[in-house]
Amino acid sequence: MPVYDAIIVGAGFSGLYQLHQLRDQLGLNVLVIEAGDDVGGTWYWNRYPGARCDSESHYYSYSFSKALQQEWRWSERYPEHSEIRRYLGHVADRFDLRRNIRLNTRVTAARWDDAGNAWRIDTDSHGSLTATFFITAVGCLSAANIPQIPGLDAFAGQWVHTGRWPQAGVDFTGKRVGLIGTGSTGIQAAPVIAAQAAHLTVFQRTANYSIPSRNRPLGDEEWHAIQESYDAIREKARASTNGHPFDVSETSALDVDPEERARRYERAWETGGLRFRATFSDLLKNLDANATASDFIRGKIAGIVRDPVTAAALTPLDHPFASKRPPIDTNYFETFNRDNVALVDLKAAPIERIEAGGIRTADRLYELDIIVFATGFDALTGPLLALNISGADGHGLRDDWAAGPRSYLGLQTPHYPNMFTITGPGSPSVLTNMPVAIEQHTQWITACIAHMRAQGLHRIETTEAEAEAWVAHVNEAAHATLLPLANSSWYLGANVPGKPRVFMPYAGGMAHYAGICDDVARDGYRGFTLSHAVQTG
Ligand code: N01
Repeated sequence: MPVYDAIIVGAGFSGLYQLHQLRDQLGLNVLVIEAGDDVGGTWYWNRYPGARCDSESHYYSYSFSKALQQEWRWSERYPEHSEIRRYLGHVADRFDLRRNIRLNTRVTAARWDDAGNAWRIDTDSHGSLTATFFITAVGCLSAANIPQIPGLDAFAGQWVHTGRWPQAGVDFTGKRVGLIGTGSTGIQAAPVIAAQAAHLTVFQRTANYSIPSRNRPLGDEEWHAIQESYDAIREKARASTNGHPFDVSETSALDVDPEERARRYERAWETGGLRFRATFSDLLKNLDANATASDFIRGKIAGIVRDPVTAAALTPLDHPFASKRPPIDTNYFETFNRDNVALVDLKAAPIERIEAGGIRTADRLYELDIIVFATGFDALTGPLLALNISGADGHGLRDDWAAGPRSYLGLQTPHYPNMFTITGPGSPSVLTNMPVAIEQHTQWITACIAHMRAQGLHRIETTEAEAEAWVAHVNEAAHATLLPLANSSWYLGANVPGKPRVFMPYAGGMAHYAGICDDVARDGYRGFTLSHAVQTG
């Protein structure tokens, strides 16, 4: 008999809530395994300067407990990393979750044992454990992508990756800092590092769009209004395409005259944040409509950045706005007007190597004391493949996903019975405000396990045919948008050399996806085979 009913990997938003549901609603014997020395998931690792969520704080939070949502007071429009860690720590304490979480423990392998109808999970510090259900709550952006630049070992200074930020912090005072990467992370970090360092050099490979976040403290009046309308806010988020509770315009960008369009963009720019994408109905669907937004932002960059050569290098030309995940910022473009900040355009002169003294590009050596890699993640598949998962009949996930991830609903992969993936590839995950996707997934998994227990069933698996049909649907949903047009996007795996180029998240919309999952459950878990024990034949 397996020791645990369920083992969950990861103690971030998804692992904590999945534990709460399985233990406190179903009465299961559950263990969470977590590599960090505290709960927090993404927010445990991402402590770089400027790290802040781009969903607004009051809805980047759990909705399952009204008491929790009323008692936790967010301090700013967008939560800073430390505030999110405090919140998740509070959740762990409030629901007494810590006693079922094993910290400082890393999963080294997970194997399905067909005869035992159980998962055997090897860890680096607590031996091998067994469980009936194996639930990965490892996050989508947790496997750091550290580029293989020759010479890094020879660097005489300090180097850090933003997604593995030292708990003690990094002191930039008086230092010459090189920052590689201008995704959401680099764009958040640059202004904060520049304010402390003697000098900051930003190494940019691809110029990016960014919208001002307009972060600000949440005043009492605004907070009380949020508290009073929380039910409606949550309802709206769940009914939306992307898990955000704001309206998406029903007007095409091409159906208004240029003056009216400019007025609306201007208003959205002043409001700030990801809702800029919602200014018109078709920014993510129609290239001509998108061009109006892309041009507007390019105009803003030209207006903010004083040096025309730097402004030109910062202007994104190779992909439509929001086809890569759009960053939001606080004074990013303004930072390039500082005397102690320089931009290096790697398209003009690529990095050749790292030397003891700094970074050498095709042009010259940039002397540095600290290198910050804001180079992103081996997204979605990386954290799952790192678990070394092997399934039934000699299947291994690394081989099965060699040409790209394959799953049914993003929840289960054929040949891996009783394994569920929370917000994995093939689910809306990173295209949404994550807590909405996480609550939907974990509640679906909980209901599924409850159903199995009520029926005396012990095994659930899906088929190759279901996975094939779902992967085709994920592909089709992506191609109904402009999202596949960004050549260097991590949505496509294009940021990691050698990774298959497959659009991984499900772009069909959060509410639509939840509806499909509900239908599947109502139809007796259509597409899954539920059985008493080992399948034969
Ligand atoms: O990573 P990224 P990120 N040499 O992959 C560059 C979430 N997030 O950590 O575009 C030189 O987006 C790379 O260049 P290119 C959010 O979902 C959220 O910034 O590949 N440069 C790019 O500029 C986000 O999208 C929040 O040409 C190299 C950068 O590094 C996701 O995390 C905050 C390179 C990587 O950008 C990932 O964001 C932060 C190389 N060898 C993150 N390799 C909020 O909630 C890569 N790059 C606000």
